[in-house]
Amino acid sequence: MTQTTASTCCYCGVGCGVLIEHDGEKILGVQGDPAHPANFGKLCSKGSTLHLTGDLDARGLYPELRLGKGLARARTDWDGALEHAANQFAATIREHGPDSVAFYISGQLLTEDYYAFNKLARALVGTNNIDSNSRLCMSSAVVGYKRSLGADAPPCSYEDIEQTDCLLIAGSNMAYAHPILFRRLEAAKAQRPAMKIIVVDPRRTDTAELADLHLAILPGTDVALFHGLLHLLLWEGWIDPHFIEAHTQGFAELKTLVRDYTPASVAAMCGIAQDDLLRAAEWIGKAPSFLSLWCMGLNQSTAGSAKNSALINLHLATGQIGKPGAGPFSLTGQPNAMGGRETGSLSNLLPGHREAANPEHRGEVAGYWGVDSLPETPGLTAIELFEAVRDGRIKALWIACTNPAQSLPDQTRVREALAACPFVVVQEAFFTTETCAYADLLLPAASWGEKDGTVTNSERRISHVRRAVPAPAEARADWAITCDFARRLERQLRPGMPSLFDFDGPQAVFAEFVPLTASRDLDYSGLSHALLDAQGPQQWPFPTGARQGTPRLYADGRFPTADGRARFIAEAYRAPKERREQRYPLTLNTGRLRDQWHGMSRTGTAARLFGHVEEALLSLNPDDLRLRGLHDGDLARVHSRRGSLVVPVQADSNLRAGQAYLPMHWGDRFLKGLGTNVLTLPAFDPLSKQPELKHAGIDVEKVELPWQFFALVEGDVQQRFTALRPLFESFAYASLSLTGRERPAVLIKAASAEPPDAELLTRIDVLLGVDQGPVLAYDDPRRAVGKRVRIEQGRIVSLRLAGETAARDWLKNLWSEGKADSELRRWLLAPLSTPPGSASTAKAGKTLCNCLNVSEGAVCAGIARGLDLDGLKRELKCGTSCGSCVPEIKRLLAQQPVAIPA
Ligand SMILES: Nc1nc2c(c(=O)[nH]1)N[C@H]1C(S)=C(S)[C@@H](COP(=O)(O)OP(=O)(O)OC[C@H]3O[C@@H](n4cnc5c(=O)[nH]c(N)nc54)[C@H](O)[C@@H]3O)O[C@H]1N2
Ligand SMILES: Nc1nc2c(c(=O)[nH]1)N[C@H]1C(S)=C(S)[C@@H](COP(=O)(O)OP(=O)(O)OC[C@H]3O[C@@H](n4cnc5c(=O)[nH]c(N)nc54)[C@H](O)[C@@H]3O)O[C@H]1N2
Ligand code: SF4
Ligand SMILES: [Mo]
Repeated sequence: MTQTTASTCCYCGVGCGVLIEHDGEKILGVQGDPAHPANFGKLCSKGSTLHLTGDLDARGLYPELRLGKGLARARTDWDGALEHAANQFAATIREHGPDSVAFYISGQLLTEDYYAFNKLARALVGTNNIDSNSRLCMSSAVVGYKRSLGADAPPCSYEDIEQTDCLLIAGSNMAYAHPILFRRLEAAKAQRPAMKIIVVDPRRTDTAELADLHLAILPGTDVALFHGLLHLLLWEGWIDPHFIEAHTQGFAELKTLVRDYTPASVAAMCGIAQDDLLRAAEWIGKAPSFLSLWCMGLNQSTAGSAKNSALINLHLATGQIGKPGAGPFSLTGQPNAMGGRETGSLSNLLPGHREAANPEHRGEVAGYWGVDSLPETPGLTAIELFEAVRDGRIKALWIACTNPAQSLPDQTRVREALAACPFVVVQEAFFTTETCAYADLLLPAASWGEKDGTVTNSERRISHVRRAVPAPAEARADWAITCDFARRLERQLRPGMPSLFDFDGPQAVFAEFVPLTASRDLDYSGLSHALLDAQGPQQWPFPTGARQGTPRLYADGRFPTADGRARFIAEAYRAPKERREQRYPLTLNTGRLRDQWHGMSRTGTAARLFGHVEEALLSLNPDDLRLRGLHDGDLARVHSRRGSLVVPVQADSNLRAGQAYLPMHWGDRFLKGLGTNVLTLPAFDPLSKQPELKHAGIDVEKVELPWQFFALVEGDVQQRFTALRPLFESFAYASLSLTGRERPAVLIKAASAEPPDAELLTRIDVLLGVDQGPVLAYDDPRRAVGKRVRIEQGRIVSLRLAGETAARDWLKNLWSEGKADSELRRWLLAPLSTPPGSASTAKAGKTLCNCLNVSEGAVCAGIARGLDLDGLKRELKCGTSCGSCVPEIKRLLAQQPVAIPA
C-alpha cells in the first residue's frame, strides 16, 4: 500500500518540503508539500525527480576495509570496521597527538549528524581539526555577517523577496541554484512589475534575464562596484543619516575610503557603463525597500569577506535592514549549511555560534559536555587541512558526506594528499565517488528518505527531515555511525568514564544540542522534534517558551555587538589573485547547471537529468573561439598553472570576451582527467579562508585527436558505467554520461591521436555487448574504422562507432526513436561513415523541459510558428510542471528570430 511521509528535499538551501510516496520499502514518487512554507507544494526539476535517483548499484551497501596500501578493499561487518577505525585513531592520537587526526564533513549532513561529529572531535579527540565543505561555500558570508552585524544570522525571510521594491542579486544564479525561490520572485515581479531587479554577474544567466538591469561586471570587481554605489548614494543624499547615527559605527572611515570610488573610475574598473551604475544607485537609493541576495559569486573569492561587508555597508548606509522587503540576505547553498554553522562545525566555531578561539566560549561548552577543557590550538580549514594531510601532519582523516577528490580546488595536490594519508575513512551514501577510491575504510551511509533529523534553510527555518524507508542493506544513519565509532574510541581514550555519546535517537541528539543555543543570538532552545511535528517548520530564534519563530531580525535597530551597533567595514578593492596575463589570458569561471548537483553522485544516476546538458562543455565568447581557430564542438586543451583538461568548446555570447565557463560538476568519473577542479586555485580569503573557485587564469588551444569513438548502450547503466570507465584512461579525451528516459543508456564519447590497440577495443566491445550476438558490423582495419550495432526485437540496444563518428547523432536519434530500418542496415554494411543522404544528421537537441520531455528544437519550431509563452505552454506543455525551463524559453522568445535546430 502506498504511504506518504512528509520530509524535505536533500538538495539546495531553499529547503523545500516534499511528500515521499513509498510502500514502506521503496520510494515510488515525490510531490511538493503544499503545507511547507518554503515551497507551498512546488518542486524544481531536481526535487521532482528525486525518486528517479539513487540507483542501488551506485549505493554503498556494506562496509569495506583495505588492510594495506595497494591492496583491494574487502567487505567487512560494522563491528570489524569501527573497531579497526577506533584502533587506528587511538594509536595515531597516542603516538602523534590529537592534532594528527582530522574530520572533513559537510553541509549536507543533518544537524544531529553535525553535532555528533563536532562533539567527537572537540570533546573526545581534543582537536579543532574539524572543518566542512561549507568552507568552500558559506564561510565568507559567515565573516561578513559576524563582523558587520555581530552575529552569523541572515536577517530576512523569503517573503521579503516578494515584498521588496528593489532587489539586488549579486553573484547568484538563482534560476538554476535556488529555482523555487526564483519561481516566487518571477511571480512577484509579474504581479508588481514596478519592482526593480538588478543582477550583478559577469555572465548573462537565466537569472539576469529577469532583471531590469544586468551589470555584467568584470570578474571579481564587486567591491569596487559596491563602493562606487555608496559613493553615489552619498553624493546624491540617498542615505539614512538617522539610522547611521543611531545604529552604526565606523561610517567616517568608510566615507573617506569611498571618496576615491568615483563613477568614472568604478565604471572602468568594473567594465560597465557609467549610466548603468547611476541607474542602479538611483533605484537602490530611492526605493522604499531594498533587499539583496547573493551567493557564490561573492563568497568564493580571495576578497569574499570584503565583498560581503561592502554589500552589507549599502544596507546600513540606507537603513535598509530589519523591515519588510529589506536587508542583506545571503542564500545558502547546501540544505543544511546553516545547521553546520549553528552546531559550530567549522574549525574556528563552537556550538551555538560560539568561537573556538574564545576561552569563555570553550569553557561554557566544556562545562556543558562535562569535559575538563576544549582544545586551544586553532584548527585547520579545508584547504590548509588537505595541505597538512599532504605533508604528513595529519595521519588519519575521516571524510563524511562530501567528495573532496572532486570538489576541492587544485585536484592534483588533493589527490596527492589522499594518496599519502596513512588512514582515510570515507562515510558515503554512494560508493561511486572519486573520493571513495582513496578510502582505506568505506562506510555505507543512509541517505535522503532513509534518515531522520533536522535541517535549517536559508531563512533560518528548521524543518524535520523524516525517514520514509529503511536504508538499503547495511547502510546506517550518519549520527549513528559517528556515535558508534565515538563510543569505541572512548573505551580507548577515556576508559571507565561514562559515555558522551549515549543517544538513543536523533531526537535525543537534538535535545542535547538545543540548550547550547540558549541566550545566544540564534536561541532555539524552545524547539524539539516533537514541536516541529506539532507546529511545522520554524524560524529561529525560537527560545524556550516562545509560541512562534522569528521572521525578521534587527527590527529595533539593535545588533548583537558589544555596543548594540552594526559596523561599517572599510576595505579597499583588491583584484582576484590570478589576473589576466599573456600565458593565461582567459579567466575561468565555474558554477552550477540547472539539473545537476555537485559531483553528480545522485543526480548522475538519473539519465533524464542529463537531458538538459549531456556533457562537459567549456563555454567561450565567439571571438575567443575565432582567435584560436576553434569551432563549436571542437576538442580543446584547457590549461591553468596547475593542470590541464581536454573538453569540447561551445560558443556562448552570454560571456564577455576574455572569460570562460565550465560547470563545476565534472570530476574524474564523468570526464577523463581530474575534472574542473584540476584547473582551479587553492588561494583563499585571508579571513574566511574560502578559496577563489570562480577565477582561475587559463588558456585554451585546439587539439588534434583524429581517432574518434562513440558508443551508447542500454540497461544496467551503473554496472556498465563502472566497468567501462577504467577502459577509457588511455584516451586523451573521454566523456561518459547517461541518456534516455524510459530506457536509460550509457553514452560515451572519446578521442585520441592514434587508434587504441585492438585488444582494448575488444574489451570495450564485450562490455557494450557488440562483440557477438545479433550485431551488425562493418570493420575496415586498414583505416582503423569500424561500426557496430546490436539490434534486438527490431530496436537498437547498443551501438559503437570507432575511428570516425560522423553518423553519431543520426544513430542516437534512431536509437531514441526505437527505429532499425532498412536504411540503417544498408548504411551499416557499406563502407560509408556519414549517414545516408536522406537522413537528417542533426542533433536531437537538448531537452529544455525535463518534466514533459520537450526539446529545444520543438520549442524553437513553436516560436517560429508564432507561439508566445502561453501558446507554447498550451501546445507543447513545456514549462507547465516545475517551471525550471521557463526562463530559458523566455530567453529563446526574446532572441527571435530563432535559428531552428532541425
Ligand atoms: N542545480 C544546482 N543547484 C544548486 C547546487 C548544485 O550543485 N546544482 N548547489 C547548491 C550549492 S552548495 C550552492 S553553494 C549554490 C550556489 O549557487 P550560486 O552561487 O547561485 O551558483 P554558481 O553557479 O556557483 O555561481 C553563481 C554565479 O556567480 C557568478 N560569478 C562568478 N564570478 C563572479 C564575480 O566575481 N562577481 C559576481 N557578482 N558574480 C560572479 C557566476 O557567473 C554564476 O552565475 O547552489 C546550490 N544549488
Ligand atoms: N570549481 C568549483 N568547485 C566547487 C564549487 C564551485 O562553484 N566551483 N562549489 C563548492 C561548493 S559551494 C560546495 S558546497 C562543494 C560541494 O562539494 P561536495 O561536498 O564534494 O559535493 P557533493 O557531490 O554534494 O558531495 C556530497 C557527498 O555526500 C554523499 N551523500 C549524500 N547523502 C549522504 C548522506 O546522507 N550521508 C553521507 N555520509 N553521504 C551522503 C553524496 O553521495 C556525495 O558524494 O563544492 C565546491 N566546489
Ligand atoms: S528548489 Fe529544488 S533543489 Fe532546492 S530544495 Fe526546492 S526542490 Fe530541492
Ligand atoms: Mo555550496
